[in-house]
Amino acid sequence: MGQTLTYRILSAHLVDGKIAAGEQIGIRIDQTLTQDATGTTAFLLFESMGAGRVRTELSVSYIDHNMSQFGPENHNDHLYLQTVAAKSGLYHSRAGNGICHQVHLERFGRPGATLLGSDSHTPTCGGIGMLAIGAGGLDVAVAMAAGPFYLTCPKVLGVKLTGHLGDWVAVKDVILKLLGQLSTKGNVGWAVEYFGEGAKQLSVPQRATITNMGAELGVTTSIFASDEQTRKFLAAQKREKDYQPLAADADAEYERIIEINLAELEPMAACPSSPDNVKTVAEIAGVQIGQVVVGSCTNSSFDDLMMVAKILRGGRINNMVEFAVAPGSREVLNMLAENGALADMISAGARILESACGPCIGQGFSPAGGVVSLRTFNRNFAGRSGTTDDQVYLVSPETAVASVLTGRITDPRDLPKLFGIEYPRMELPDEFIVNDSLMEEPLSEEEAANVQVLRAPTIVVPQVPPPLPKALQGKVLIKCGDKVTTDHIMPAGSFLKLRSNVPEYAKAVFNCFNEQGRPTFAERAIELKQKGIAGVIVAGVSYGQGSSREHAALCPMHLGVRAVIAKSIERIHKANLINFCIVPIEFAEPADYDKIKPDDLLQIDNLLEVIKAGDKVKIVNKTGSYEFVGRLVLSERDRQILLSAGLLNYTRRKTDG
Ligand code: MIC
Ligand code: SF4
Repeated sequence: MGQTLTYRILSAHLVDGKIAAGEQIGIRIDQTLTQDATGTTAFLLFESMGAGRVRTELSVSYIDHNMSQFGPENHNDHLYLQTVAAKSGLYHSRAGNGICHQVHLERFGRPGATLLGSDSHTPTCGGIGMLAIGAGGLDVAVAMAAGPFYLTCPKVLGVKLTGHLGDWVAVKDVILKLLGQLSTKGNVGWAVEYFGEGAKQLSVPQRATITNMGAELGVTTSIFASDEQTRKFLAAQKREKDYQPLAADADAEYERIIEINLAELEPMAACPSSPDNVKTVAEIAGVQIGQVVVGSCTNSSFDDLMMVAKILRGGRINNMVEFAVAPGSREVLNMLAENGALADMISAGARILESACGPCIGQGFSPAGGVVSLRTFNRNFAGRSGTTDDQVYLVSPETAVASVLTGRITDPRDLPKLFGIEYPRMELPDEFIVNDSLMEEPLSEEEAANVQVLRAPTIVVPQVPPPLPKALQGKVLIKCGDKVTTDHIMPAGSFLKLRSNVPEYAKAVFNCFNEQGRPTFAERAIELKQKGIAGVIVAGVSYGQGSSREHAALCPMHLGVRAVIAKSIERIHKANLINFCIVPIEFAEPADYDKIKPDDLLQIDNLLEVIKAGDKVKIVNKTGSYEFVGRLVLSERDRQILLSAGLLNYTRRKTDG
């Protein structure tokens, strides 16, 4: 039996273990990316590992999240990241150069290579035939120092695309359809490979929209073959030398295959407030809207914005809707400016935002309470827009722009009838305008010797976790439900600027669940910590969905949390918990979740012993006077990391021999 593309690339990079679904493997990482919101911690940890210069083929540090610059924090971070990148031999993409995933696809992505990024949407580069994986910043720091990246070898799901997309139906509708089918939970341990006649017609940016939202499925990575479309894209980016054809073997064996006939698809929308709450646009058409935003790493490519501009040309947005456009990169913005498309958008009424994450991560453009906002983004978790009672729908650029013209959710297939607008056919340009004015190249070792790393007082080195106790006495600080995201655990929005200051940021842990008049999660945790009692988080299925932010582990650890007991935990978050020495435990019997209550006192007598060898742990609920069993699903390396008090200590010990 032949190999899938995923296994081919994994095999070519294997340094530890064997390629078989479910096995722990270590792989060599060719490229890394970090962004500023996760990057400052990653570099502080990289520096404390004493690693010196990066040892990958290339590593890029991007500034794209924290760019509002209210107060000095953001700029302090930028200066730190710029100088530490210069010192350590990285490329540095300055604020305004664009969203990391879009820029990486344009400037660095290479078929067949591995990419590890401290952002959950790193698999965007799967659109160019890379094996691209999201991880916590500490894992990326280790990879920058040439350490292998460890993961569970995924099962591979094949998605066979047949037929042609109809007019006004977009690739966003393909991935929304799949999200509706597979949901955001239960897909841990899978990778998705797209192939078939339908896949062959898609351009690299279109493929990247699909692989980008694999993050919402919760899969390890998503990938397309590298073929003529890939060559064309790389040639247009003046990087044809990076091209190599690459595909799965013709007789590759997939664990499961799903077939999607592109011709049968129709415009789709993810309704509030989960990316898997999917309906057809036709079903929700007519709902009044107040805001439309086009952008984010999912849909801000040149093609996406040309589609928007062409539809808008000569038209005018609806009076009751505000409309913003954030081009994904400076290259895209530059191209739109040169060919007049920017002027079309401006004259139709668009507000042009910087090339950055912006509204996607609650950095401005929060909608009014209860007002419906249509966004071409990838996440619509409640409150992520910065408005508590937001109503965010995720749609394609085509649906977004049709709706901005009418003021209601509108099926773009109605545009010819409503406004006489013909479907604009899109062609990948033969040449992109390469704009590297804000991209700094790595310095040589001699040049780097003169660089002084700037670390302002708002940048605080995070505390290293204390060792785990032999026996754990812990109190349930919170009992949350299913699908709790890392946005729930660690809010972004106005708190995002605190990313480089764990003691301050930790005050916001579970902020959305805090009740007025009651001590906050952080206050309760600190009080317990002072009494020498550990904090425990209890959760339902799919705990830690969404963002890769390791602060969702680092900040609870700072507050004294030592265990999470959940029905299931998502891949990146589980790795982050282990890296910061919080024990991830699964309920052996999901019914035990129902019995446990907030404030219950729990006791694990032989914690260290079980971590060493066992896979079941007896937990005594002292308040409820009963016992239940927890499962430890850990690799040998995970156990060693927990016993070493976290990944940083583990790595230091290994390097010290
Ligand atoms: C996100 O989309 O939630 C983010 C912000 O890009 C995160 C990273 C972060 O929290 O900094 C992600 O997706 O990993
Ligand atoms: Fe930025 Fe949004 Fe993409 Fe995250 S999902 S990288 S916040 S654009």
